[in-house]
Parts: sequence; structure tokens; C-alpha cells
Amino acid sequence: MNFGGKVLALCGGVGGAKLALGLTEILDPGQLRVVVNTGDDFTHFGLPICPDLDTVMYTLGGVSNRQQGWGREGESWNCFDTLKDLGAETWFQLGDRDLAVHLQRRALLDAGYSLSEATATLYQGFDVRHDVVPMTDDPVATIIESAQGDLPFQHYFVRHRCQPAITGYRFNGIEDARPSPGFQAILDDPALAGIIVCPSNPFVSVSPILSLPGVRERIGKLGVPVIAVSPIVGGAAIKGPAAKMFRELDLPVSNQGVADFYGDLLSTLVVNDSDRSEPLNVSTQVYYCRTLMHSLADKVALAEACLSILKP
Ligand code: FO1
Repeated sequence: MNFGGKVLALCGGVGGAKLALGLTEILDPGQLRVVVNTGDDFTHFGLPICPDLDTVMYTLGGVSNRQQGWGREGESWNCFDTLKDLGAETWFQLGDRDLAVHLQRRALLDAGYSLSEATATLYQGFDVRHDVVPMTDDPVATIIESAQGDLPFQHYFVRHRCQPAITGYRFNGIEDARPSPGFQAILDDPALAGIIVCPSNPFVSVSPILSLPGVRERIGKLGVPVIAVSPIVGGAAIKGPAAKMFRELDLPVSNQGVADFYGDLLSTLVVNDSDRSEPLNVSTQVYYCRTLMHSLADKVALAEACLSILKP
């Protein structure tokens, strides 16, 4: 696409990966950088698991399990079944092919590579040509504060199936974390023409990225358009626990709630067509289009719509 300048996409897991795929269909590798949440990351069986980085990698690499929303298609479960036989913890499922990624990430990190470097190597292995970088190379862990106490994110999300009512959340380590070199470089790049906040969970997917020291302030001062695709449609989340979290945090489960959450960071909120009748009291522009992304054509159409808003 003849798009003047570079685009930065801020991205969590499934919803973010879908829009990122649409963007890669339109933009050349040099025109796009995707920055991915790492607050969901954790260590399991000694292996570094990066669910959002891997969901984006499998999606852009064309090997994702689209029905499941995580992991790879055509997966086998020999290792996992054996773990079961051995009486090991099996609340977090790891497929054989997926395990190879975590093993190689472990080896790269142990050899002294940063998470950014390990990610670049893994993405190359899946023939992903666009730049995708972790938000930080430093350890950050999302903690869900709940009626059952503090839960590391994967325990809340997978082990407890998002059932505990949430009372708050925090990102352990965030104060000492620095944006990754690739994230910092795009923020400092004079060619940066706009930022797209993907339709990911605002609290636990996008907020960790924006909470890195200096990031929100830097974005505010860039003077480039910042658009967010609302993950709420018809008062419900497209996927995942976002709506439940809005409700439990006493926030409106609506596009208004999303706009309020991002506040003055945004220049445009992109809202699904079907929500045209929702009254919105916002100071940002509102752009209506189809935001549901079932097919590749949907993903490309939404990416085109976002880029048309950013285009000077
Ligand atoms: N999600 C699940 O609901 N159950 C699982 O067993 C599970 C395993 C898993 C393994 C590797 C990986 O990269 C992701 C995995 N996910 C699983 C998804 C993931 O933990 C969440 O969807 C994200 O953290 C939310 O963005």
C-alpha cells in the first residue's frame, strides 16, 4: 500500500493478532511494527511461555489454531499425555509443536539472547517478515487481584477459567521495565505516522504496554493519530473476559467504557457498525465500520479502515 510513514500496532493475543494479520497483508515489512504484550508470560516446567507473542507468531506464520484461539493447528499431544500419565500438572496444555518453541526460547535466553532477539529468531523460523517485538525485554507479570486473592495471570485465565471476580490488577516489575529496543526505536522514529491499538483487552493486554515507564507520555507527545478498535460490541466482549472485567470493576461494558479507559490518548475510537445507536459522550472522533474479523477479508478490510483514518 502507498502509505506514507510507519505504523505502530499495540497488540495482545487473539483479537490483536487478527488485526495484525490484516495489516501485514497491506503494509510492507518496513512500514509496520507490532508491539506485543508480555504481561501474560510465565514460566512453566522451567520453560518461558509467551502466549501473546506466540499467538501473533502462529497467526502471521499461518499455522495458528483458529478455532481454539491459541496454539497451533495440527498439534499433537504426546508429551502432554505422558505428563498426565506421570501425574504432572496439566491445567495448562502444551502441544508437542508448541513445546518446541518454548524449548528453543529457553535455549536462546539461556545462551544470553534477549527476549527481543529470541523473538526475532523464532519469528524468522516461521517465515514472518514483518517486525514483531515484545513490549519489553524485562520481566513483567500481570497479577489479577480477586476475591480469591492475587492470581498470576495464567492461573486466573486458564486454571480458574476467569471465574474469580476481579477487584483490580497490577503489573509486577513494570516500574523497572524498559520498552524493548524495537519499541523504543519506533517511538523515536520521525517516520512514525500513527498508532493502532488493536481490539485487545484494554486492562490486561494493552494497559501493560502503556504502563511501561514513559510510554503513555511519549505517545501523547508524538502528535500522531492514535486510534483504538473497540473490543466491545453490543455490550459484550468479542472474545475473552474483557466484558466481565469491565463489569466487575464497575465500569460501563460499552464503547463509552473503552473510550473512557483510553481517555485523551486516543484521537479516534473505531466502533462496530451495529453499535451506531449507542450514545457516546467522547471528545475523540468515532469511526463506525465492521470490526468483527472472521475471514481474512474481514481482517484486511478492518486494517484498511484503520489505515484510512491514519492517512494524512
Ligand atoms: N489457553 C487456555 O485456555 N488453555 C490452555 O491450556 C492454554 C495453553 C496455552 C499454551 C501456550 C500458549 O502460548 C497459550 C496457551 N493458552 C491456553 C492461551 C493463553 O494462555 C491465553 O489465551 C492468553 O494468555 C490470553 O491472551
